Amino acid sequence: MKLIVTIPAFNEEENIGDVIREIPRTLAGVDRVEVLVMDDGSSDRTSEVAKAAGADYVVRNPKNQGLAITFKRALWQALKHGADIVVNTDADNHYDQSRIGDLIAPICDGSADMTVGSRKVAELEQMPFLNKYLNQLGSYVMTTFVGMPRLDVSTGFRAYSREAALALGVYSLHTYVHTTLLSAHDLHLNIVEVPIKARPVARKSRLIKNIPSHVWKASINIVRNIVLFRPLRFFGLCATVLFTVGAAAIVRFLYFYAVDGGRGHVQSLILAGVLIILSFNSLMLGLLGSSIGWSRKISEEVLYFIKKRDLELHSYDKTDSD
Ligand SMILES: Nc1nc2c(ncn2[C@@H]2O[C@H](COP(=O)(O)OP(=O)(O)OP(=O)(O)O)[C@@H](O)[C@H]2O)c(=O)[nH]1
Ligand SMILES: [Mg+2]
Repeated sequence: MKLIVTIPAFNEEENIGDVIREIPRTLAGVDRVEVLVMDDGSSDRTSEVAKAAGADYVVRNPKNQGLAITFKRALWQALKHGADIVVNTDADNHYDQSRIGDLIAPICDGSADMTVGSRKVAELEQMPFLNKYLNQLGSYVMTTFVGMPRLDVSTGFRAYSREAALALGVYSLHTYVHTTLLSAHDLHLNIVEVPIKARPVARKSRLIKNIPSHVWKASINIVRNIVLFRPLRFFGLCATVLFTVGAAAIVRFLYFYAVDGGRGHVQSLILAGVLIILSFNSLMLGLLGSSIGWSRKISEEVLYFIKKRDLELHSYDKTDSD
């Protein structure tokens, strides 16, 4: 059994050495632990520091491509290097790497396909107040909408079985955390939560340039993910709201029609017509989205078999980087 710990990193020369040194190299039920750093076009000495700290593989993107693309590449790299389990952690020393054993235990005993190191976000020191509560709101909206259990949706400390790493879809470009969780839920993978405690991080976030832009990007990301995975529920809800308001406008018109012939209230009728047409359109969008979802699933299955076959046919070595 081989475990590969992947670390996407962007300008992390200060912390990456400590993160790598803290990763346990012997674990119960695991024959070999390796570390793979994906340096996403850092302008500092991240790659050099990672190599000096003992990373087995350091793969560098020629330019900064963002966390989601880099994470996707890291998963594929880990699979090519023969990982049976992939653990992903952050390069900022936020997570306690000594908990990797607890994180992979449910995968080793076959009770999980994916585990999520859940922090108590409300208790996190140094996370800006607004960020903390918006994070929880985002988690609540997303998990409720897709009907999955409440957990820390934005944690970067997670473990994946080989099959999960092969099957998962990474769709968004901003961050992979929401999309992979929804994809895992969509694939009916068994997701287990492992409670962890995270450390405060003093340096500025690499992901969050400022709160308004982060809120904007995260909100768009959550809405797009919900539409991607639950189109009928999303557009069905829009259709219901539009139809209800439209129906109320018709009732209002009928009331005034009965009382005084409806003079001066024809606007209600026009508004009702527009809203009911929009609600019908919304329902159609939901049905269309759900059909597209079925073809997405077929594409995912095809991709899964292509990747599996590719891994069976080729034996990759340490120097491979694509
Ligand atoms: N590959 C890549 N990694 C990035 C990028 N931005 C951030 N990261 C990495 O992603 C991880 C999370 O980024 P952070 O800056 O810690 O983000 P954060 O705001 O602290 O968010 P959390 O750690 O999830 O609470 C770290 O390992 C970063 O080095 C990027 O553009 N590309
Ligand atoms: Mg962090």
